[in-house]
This record gives sequence, C-alpha cells and structure tokens, in this order.
Amino acid sequence: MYSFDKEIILNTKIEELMVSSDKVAHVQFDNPLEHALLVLTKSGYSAVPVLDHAYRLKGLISTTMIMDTVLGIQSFEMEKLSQLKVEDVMNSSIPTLKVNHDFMRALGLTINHPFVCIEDDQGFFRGILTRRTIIKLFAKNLNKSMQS
Ligand code: 2BA
Repeated sequence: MYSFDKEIILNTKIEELMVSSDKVAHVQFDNPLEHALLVLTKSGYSAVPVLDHAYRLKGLISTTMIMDTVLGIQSFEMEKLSQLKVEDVMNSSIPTLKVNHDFMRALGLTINHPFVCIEDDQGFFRGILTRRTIIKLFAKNLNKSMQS
C-alpha cells in the first residue's frame, strides 16, 4: 500500500523544481535554422526555448518543426536551413509559468507539455520545469505504509 505526502507535494515551490536558465540549452530568435538544428542535435533535446537578445522568452523550437520546414514535396530543401531564421519556424504560442504560480497549475501543464518555460513579470526567462522533476518529486514522496 502506497500513499503520497500530499502537503509536501502541493506546497513545493516552482522555484525549487526549476532547471535554472544557465543550465538550459536555448537558441535566439534571429539565429539561422542550421544553428538551431546544431544546438538540438548536440544537446540531445528534442525541443528548446527561443529567447531574444535580452533573455526574454519568445517561444520554442523543435527538431520536428525544422525537419517539417525543410521537407519539400520531392526532396529535402536543405538551403532553407541557412535562408530561414528560428522566428520563421518557432512556436510562439506556448504556455508559461511564473515562479509564484502554484504547484497544481504546473502539474496540469506538464501533462501535455514535456517542459514549461518559466518567466518573471517582465517576461525575462528564468528556467524550465520538466516532466522529469515533477515525476521525481512524486517518486520521492511516495511512502510505503505497513498495511498491505
Ligand atoms: P526531450 O528532449 O524529448 O527529452 C525527454 C526526456 O529524455 C527528458 O525528460 C530526459 O529525461 C531525457 N533526456 C533527453 N535528452 C537528455 C539529455 N541531453 N540529458 C539528460 N536527459 C535527457 P525531461 O528531463 O523531463 O525533459 C523534458 C523536455 O524538456 C525535454 O524533452 C527537452 O525538450 C526539455 N529540456 C530538458 N532539459 C533541458 C535543458 N537543460 N535544456 C533545454 N531543454 C531541456
């Protein structure tokens, strides 16, 4: 028989779970697509945040978005990798969190999104909340009781 420490989980602050911005692979909105593909491939992540030069959040870009863009009717149009920029392809309508948002909001968003970007009141990027950290929190606070 297992139970959760509900209070501990619900009172966890988003800031405690956040992967801070200095540890998050990202690209800038005006980078060419080939740079974004390089960052995605070398980091091993399937999607990363897109920022502006002041570190404000602009959206996210994934390998699938890039490959879908270069895939022509008959062949890959690889020249698009240098012709197009990240902003031409990125998804700019993404859910975001603030550090003071409550845990249930974060939990709800990570059902449909592998990670959610966290920004401050001015829109500056603070970091990400990943599904992995949420699952780890539940695993850590799962207690085995004596009754079976
Ligand atoms: P994905 O890249 O699709 O990764 C799915 C899961 O695979 C990750 O889950 C993680 O458990 C593992 N994984 C993938 N690449 C990894 C790597 N280079 N090092 C260690 N583990 C790796 P989560 O950790 O929950 O991450 C969810 C999503 O958040 C990732 O999806 C990625 O899009 C993004 N992400 C996570 N950490 C990031 C970081 N430091 N920088 C940029 N994006 C990150």
